[in-house]
Amino acid sequence: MSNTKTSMSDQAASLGHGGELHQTASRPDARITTNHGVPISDNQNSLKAGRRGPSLLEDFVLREKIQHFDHERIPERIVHARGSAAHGFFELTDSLAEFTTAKILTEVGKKTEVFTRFSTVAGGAGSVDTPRDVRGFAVKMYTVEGNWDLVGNNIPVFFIQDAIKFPDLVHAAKMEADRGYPQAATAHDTFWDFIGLMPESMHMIMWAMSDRTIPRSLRMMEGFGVNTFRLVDANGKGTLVKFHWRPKLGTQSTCWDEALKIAGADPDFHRRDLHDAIAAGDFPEWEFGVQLFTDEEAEALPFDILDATKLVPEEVKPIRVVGRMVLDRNPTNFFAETEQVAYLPTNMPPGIDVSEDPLLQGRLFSYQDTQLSRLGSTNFHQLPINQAKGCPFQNFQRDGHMQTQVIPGRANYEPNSLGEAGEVAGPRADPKGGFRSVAVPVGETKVRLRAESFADHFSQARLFFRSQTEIEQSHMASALVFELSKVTLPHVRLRVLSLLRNVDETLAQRVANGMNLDLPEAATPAVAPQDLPPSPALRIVGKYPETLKGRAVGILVSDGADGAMVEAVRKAAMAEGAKVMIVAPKVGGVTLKDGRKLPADGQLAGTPSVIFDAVAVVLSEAGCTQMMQDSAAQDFASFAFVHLKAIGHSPEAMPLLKKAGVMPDEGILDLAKGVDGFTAMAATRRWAREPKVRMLA
Ligand code: HDD
Repeated sequence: MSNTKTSMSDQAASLGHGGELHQTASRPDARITTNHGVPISDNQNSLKAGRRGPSLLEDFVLREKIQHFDHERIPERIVHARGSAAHGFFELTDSLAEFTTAKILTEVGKKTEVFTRFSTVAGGAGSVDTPRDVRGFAVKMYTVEGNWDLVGNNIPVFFIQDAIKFPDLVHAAKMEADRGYPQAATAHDTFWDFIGLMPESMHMIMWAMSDRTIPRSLRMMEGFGVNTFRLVDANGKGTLVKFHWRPKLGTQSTCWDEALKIAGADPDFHRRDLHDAIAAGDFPEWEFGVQLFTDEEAEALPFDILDATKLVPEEVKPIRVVGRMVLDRNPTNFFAETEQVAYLPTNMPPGIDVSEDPLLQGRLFSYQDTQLSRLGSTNFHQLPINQAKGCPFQNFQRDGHMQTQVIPGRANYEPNSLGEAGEVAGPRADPKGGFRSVAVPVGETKVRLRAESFADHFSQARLFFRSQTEIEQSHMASALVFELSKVTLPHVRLRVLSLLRNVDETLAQRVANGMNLDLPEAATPAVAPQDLPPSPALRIVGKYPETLKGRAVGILVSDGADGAMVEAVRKAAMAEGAKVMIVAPKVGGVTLKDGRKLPADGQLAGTPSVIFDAVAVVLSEAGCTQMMQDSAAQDFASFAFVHLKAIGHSPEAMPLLKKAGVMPDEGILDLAKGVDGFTAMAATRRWAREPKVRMLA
């Protein structure tokens, strides 16, 4: 009797609104069942013919469990397979009612739920977080007029101009077809072979070789819609628009050598950082901005607004900030949410429309199509993470694999007059409030060509390079040397160099010197590059205020260390918004000079300085002597130094720092003289140190 009672209440608890099934696993009294609800008596032993006999085919509990497990994986995304996501909200702060009817862009103060996924592009789902790569920045906004997916990147331009080149680009960038490597890296023959033959990629290559592709944190990246879209007003008039996300924490990057080492120290560096920050209530936030253009303004630009390899500098058309996005909730289940989320550039509410950009036009087909192979059913929109949550979805599309809706009635066609007989007739089109395309005049002859207005491949590559600070320019040159040095085919290296000469002669020369090669002749550009005015907004260095907010400080301690000093550093860094971790040779921590115990947050060997933005080394004399025998302690200090971080230290730690090759400069601070200067030094990298620790191209 009591058994029947339990099973009925279990069943009731597992049926949510609308009849969807919920797991009851979180309930303490939950009973384990088969997928069909049959209670299981023993989850440890299979059914056997005798005590030591073979397993029986009859054992449906075993078979169901193994079979479900065998099918747990779904195909990973063909690109952007490695990703991390979070829930949050979008809030409009300034109405765009003059330009659009979209409620999400006209109702100031209204919060709209979002799910945002960041990703690398080339690596597989299990690859590391910190390769040199473009980052995906995909935002799904569950608006009251249907989902709006803004599927962008952390770079405002793209490698190619026409979607027909996308499979070639991706094949060339991913691991080579015969050998299956390199994973998550563009530093190989086929990628640079493709690039050398595609001059249109030069602008994006400049961005890819800049520090933008080695971000410090997913929370510290800008985001861009990349393609040009349109806003549509009540009269059907279109206004061209480019979308921007700007991080409140500023844009910050790692050093390349550091990114390589983080890959080993913590392959999940970015995923963990995003998760931990949100779990700690430190919610990342972005401003949302638009650049708006009339057709006439677009016409007057020195390039084609439909060409995704071009941007419009902020100095030419300022960004109007109209909203913000805050990510404040981690996913509950990685597979159900982060893996199964399906972004579609075709998801747009009424009031937003596409442009004729030939890259975007191809995307309008590709994403819907790829979900069918990845998620396996045309009903992928019914998965909870993909459902239009802001409003109902209703139409006459029926049945198919994994249909979860139980739709009553017989109205599954349109038009129907069943309503006249009192039956449910189903939904109807809404000519006024429904999605409408801008009446853009088209209708020339059919052609398969690239418009002449797309022909200038070098002017904006040059603009980007020349807009960078010297520090950033040398990083770009060094990145090119690194990548091309991994290329084994000499003609591929030379072809890229010949393209670089059209971008900037000094850059080409620096890269050639970095490989000890003679410069080849310059490639002949289709259109002679122009010298456009530099755009300082394209820099990272100096663009955002220096801050410790959202950054991490590691304090390496030994037995006998000065507890007051440790506490002072910890307090000062936390007051600036940093996360602080105590690192000790043993995870149980240390005994301080005054006899108190200080627990550690990380063991030295597994908590290297590469995961911090600044470090303090607070040791006793005996502790220092001991640590000098430990390469992990030396690496802690020496990597912090070569990765241009501020290092605060107790006077007793000096012998270790000396042995690690740390040389005095303004970023090396004796904490016995006070901790005041430490946080100011720690708020940015010590760029002046770089030429002393690295041969830059
Ligand atoms: Fe794409 C995924 C961004 C061009 C085809 N793309 C994907 C994701 C992002 C972008 C962020 C991951 C979404 C997620 O987190 O699930 N893609 C871009 C940007 C582009 C771009 C900013 C240039 C403006 N993409 C592009 C083209 C094509 C695709 C030209 C094909 C013609 N992209 C895909 C895809 C993916 C994808 C194969 C793989 C997984 C998915 O769609 O859902 O369909």
